[in-house]
Amino acid sequence: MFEFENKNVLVFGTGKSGIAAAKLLLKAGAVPVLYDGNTELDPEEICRKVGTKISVLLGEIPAGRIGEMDLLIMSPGISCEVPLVGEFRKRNLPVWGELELAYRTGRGHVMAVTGTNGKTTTVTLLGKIMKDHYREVYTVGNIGIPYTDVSMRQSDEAWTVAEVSSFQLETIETFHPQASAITNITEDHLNRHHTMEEYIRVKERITENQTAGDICVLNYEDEVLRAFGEAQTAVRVIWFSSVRKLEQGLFLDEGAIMLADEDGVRPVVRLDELQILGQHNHENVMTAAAMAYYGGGVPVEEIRRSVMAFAGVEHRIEFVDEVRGVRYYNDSKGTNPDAAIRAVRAMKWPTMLIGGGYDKGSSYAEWINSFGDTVRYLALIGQTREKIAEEAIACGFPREQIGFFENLKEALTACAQRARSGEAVLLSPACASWGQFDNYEQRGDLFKQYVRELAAEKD
Ligand code: UMA
Repeated sequence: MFEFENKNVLVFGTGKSGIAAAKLLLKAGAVPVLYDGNTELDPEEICRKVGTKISVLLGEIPAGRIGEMDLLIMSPGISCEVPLVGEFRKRNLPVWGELELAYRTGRGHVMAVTGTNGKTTTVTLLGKIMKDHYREVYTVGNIGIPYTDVSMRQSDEAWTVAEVSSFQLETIETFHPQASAITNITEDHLNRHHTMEEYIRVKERITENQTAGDICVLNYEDEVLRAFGEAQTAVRVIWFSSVRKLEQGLFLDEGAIMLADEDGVRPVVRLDELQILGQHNHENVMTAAAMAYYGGGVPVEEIRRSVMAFAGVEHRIEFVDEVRGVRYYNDSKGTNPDAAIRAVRAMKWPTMLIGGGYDKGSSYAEWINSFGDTVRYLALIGQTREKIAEEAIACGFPREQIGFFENLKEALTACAQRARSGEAVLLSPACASWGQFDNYEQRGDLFKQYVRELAAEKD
C-alpha cells in the first residue's frame, strides 16, 4: 500500500487528469506539484481549478526539483518517452498514470473497456445498464470524467465503469478490472506508439493483472483479438460475434442479439428494438451486455430494458438537424479512419463529407475507398488536408470534388451550398482535433452551432 501522507508528488499535465489528480493527492495528504510544458498557461488559473494555492511549474523543470519528488503522475496525453520519465525511472521512483492513481485510491468493483473504436458507446451503455441495476455506479475515464474525480468517495459496493485508452494503459502497474473488454483493434495513435505491435501490446495490458474468476470480453471476428483470447489462460474469455453463431457468448442471429451459456440460448434484444443503428453498434451492445451479465450479474431481462432505452452518445454519428431537406450529422468523435468508415457506411444519402485535422500518422486509403457512391464531395481542413487529398486522388476520387478550407465554418458553408434536398452533410474527420480545436467535443459543438445558424438563416 502506497503511503501518500506528506509525499511530494509531481503531476505532469494540467488538463482534466492533472487537475483531478492534484485534488485527490491533496485529499490523501500528499503535497502535489503541478507541472506543464506549456509556458503560456496561467498558474493562478490552474490553482483556481484545483481550488487552492499549490506549487505550479511551467516550461523546463529545474533539475533540483526532481530530486525532491517521491512519485510522478502522468496525464494520458503525455508520452512516456519524455526525458522526465527517464529521470524518475533512473532514480527508481514510481511513475504512474492518473488511472493507476485512481485505481489505488478507489474501492469496489471495476469494469474497464478499451479498443480502437466503440469504447465510448459501450461504456456509456454499460454505465446505464449498471446504474439501472445498482445504486453506486461511476462512469469515468477517457470518456471525459477523470477516474481520480470519484475514486476517493467510493464504497466497497461501488461499481466503476471505466473507458481506458491505450495512453492510459501505458502507465498502469496494479490496475485490475474484474471485467475487461477490448472492442476491436485497428490502426490508431501510431505517432505515439510508433508500431501497430506496440499499440496492440499496450491495449492488451488491460488483462495484465486479471486472474481466474475475472472475465475479458473479446470480439471473435477481430483476428488480433481472437489469437490473443485463445492464448489466455488466467482469465475467462467471453466472445461475441456479429458474423457467426457461438456455442458460448453473444452473437447475432435471426435479427436479434442472442446469449448462449450453460442455461441455453436466449435472445437479449431484437435489433429492431434498438435505437442505435449499424453493425458496429450491435457489437457495442453485445460487449456491454456481456460485461453486465457475466461480470456484473445483471439479469438478461434488465439488460434488455436498459439497452432498449439507450439513444447513443453525443458526437458519434449524431443527427443534428434537417435544414432545407439536407440532413446534418456530427461525427466529431470519428478521430481515426476506422471510426470514420463506420460513419460513412451509416449514411444512406449522397453525402458532403468534412474531414481532416491533426496528423496521427494514419493512412487514409481504406477510409477513402469506403466512400463508394456515398461521398459526393470532400471538404478538407487542418494539418492533414494535403495528405488526404493526395491519397484520395491516388485512390481515384475526383480532384474537382475536393475542396480545401481554412476552418470548419468555411467547410460547412461550402458543403451546405452544394448539398441538395435529400442529401446529407457529415462531419467525420478521421483525424484528431488538436491544432484547430481543444478537443473533439469543441469541434462537434461548433459544428452543431454552425448548423443551427444555417437553420436560422432566411431562405
Ligand atoms: N502536455 C505537456 N507536455 C506534452 C503533452 C501535453 O505538458 O508533451 C500538457 C498540455 O499542455 C496540457 C496537458 O498536458 O495542459 C493535457 O493533458 P492530456 O492531454 O492528458 O489531457 P487531459 O485534459 O488530462 O485529458 C485526458 C485525456 N486526453 C488524452 O488522452 C489526450 C482525455 O481523453 C480524457 O477524457 C481525460 O484525460 C479524462 O480521463 C480525450 C482523448 O482525446 C477524450 N483521448 C484519446 C482518444 O480517445 O483518442 C486517447
